[in-house]
Amino acid sequence: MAIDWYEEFVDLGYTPARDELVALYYFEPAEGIGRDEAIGRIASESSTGTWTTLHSLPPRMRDLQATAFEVEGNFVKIAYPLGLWEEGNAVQLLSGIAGNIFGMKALKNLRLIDVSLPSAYLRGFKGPHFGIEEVREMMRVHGRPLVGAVPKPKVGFSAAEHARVGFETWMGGFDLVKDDENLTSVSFNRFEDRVRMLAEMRDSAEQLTGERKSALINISADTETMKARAKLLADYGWNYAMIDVVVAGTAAVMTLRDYCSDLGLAIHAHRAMHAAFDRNPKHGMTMQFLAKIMRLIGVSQIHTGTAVGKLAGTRKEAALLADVLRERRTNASGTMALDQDWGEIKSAFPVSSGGLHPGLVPEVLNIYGSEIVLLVSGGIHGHPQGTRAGAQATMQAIEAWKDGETLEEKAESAPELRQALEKWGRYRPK
Ligand code: CAP
Ligand code: MG
Repeated sequence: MAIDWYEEFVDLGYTPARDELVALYYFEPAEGIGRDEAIGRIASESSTGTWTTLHSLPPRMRDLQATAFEVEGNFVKIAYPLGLWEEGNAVQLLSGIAGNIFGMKALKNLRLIDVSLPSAYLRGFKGPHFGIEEVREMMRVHGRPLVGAVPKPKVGFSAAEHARVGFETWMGGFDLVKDDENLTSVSFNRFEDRVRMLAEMRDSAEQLTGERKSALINISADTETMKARAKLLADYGWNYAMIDVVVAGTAAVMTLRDYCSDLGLAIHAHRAMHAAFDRNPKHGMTMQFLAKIMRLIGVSQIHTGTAVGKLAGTRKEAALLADVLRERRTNASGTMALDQDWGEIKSAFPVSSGGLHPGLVPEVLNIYGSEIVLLVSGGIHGHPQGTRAGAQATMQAIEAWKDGETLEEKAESAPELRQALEKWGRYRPK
């Protein structure tokens, strides 16, 4: 009698039903393990299987088994019956398709690339309460990227100093002042103080400029504390809350999605720690998958990289991520993505950040277009004339791109941009 039954999870002639979830993995079998044994193990451990044949298996349970149904080189597609998954529970989905399987001895490497979510599964989720359109309405910004900056150094300012840097940022033309991912409520800059002082500065910047100004203030903590912080943000008239979504976790984001939308807050998702599982091209999960899950559970915007700034990530990846977040429908491209129809789920903004300065703005906008949130931080505070001039230079670079002018042409009538170009040129940080 056979000891294991992994190959019962492989059927290369199988066509998935319309309501099945399909996951795409890159896999490398460990030494001595055949192709079908390897893919059978992925399908088995992520659905109903165990390591050995069982004394008895009620026939109806066969209907919950996943099926590895298509292999191309080291890529495999696996279909999962809808009934395997709890409605509206992304935590459970991850425990299955992104769970134990990464640790199986039979696999040398395994990477979850994408998942295609059928409309029957999407029905359990609300997606973003504020999609791109709603965010634009709320910020009264149309036809150009939303633009923001983090005060730098990233941690160290008192709340009052932080708010003053924020004021300069807004006065230079930026829409958003963002907290850094590791700034929460520290002894020298308490959350409550920052929220209050920034609100005072926001009110005067709004009065002076006639523009809508906002902040992405980091509420990351345990879930109950995040709720209390979100409430305080709403009390001070803010329209956003920022969460470090990977470290806080899917469950917390799901809870905060409804809580924040009731308070009128859009969620800005910082992705700190994503590179621990998405950087190795052979193992872990892609940013593409994370972005999809985050749109599903309702963030309004999430970091997706710059391709030209200080952090790892390619042009191709940035463009792919923008599609995952913005499009209503995406089509399978080669072996690296699956079809997705988002139905009624709203779109979310990609956020391009990390090592940007005015000289790099056109390149980033060429990749993303203007439907993004652009964060330029060190690249404004390091301007020879300071933060406000740095923000002005960035806005000038955006205008140049929109008007089809080169930065040098624009700089003839834009001294702030000229000074930024003198310092950084087209420098790409390492
Ligand atoms: C950008 C940033 C962001 C990174 C995160 C930073 O600052 O605030 O955390 O962009 O990476 O501290 O690096 P600078 P990603 O503009 O001064 O570089 O957006 O890729 O998730
Ligand atoms: Mg940061």
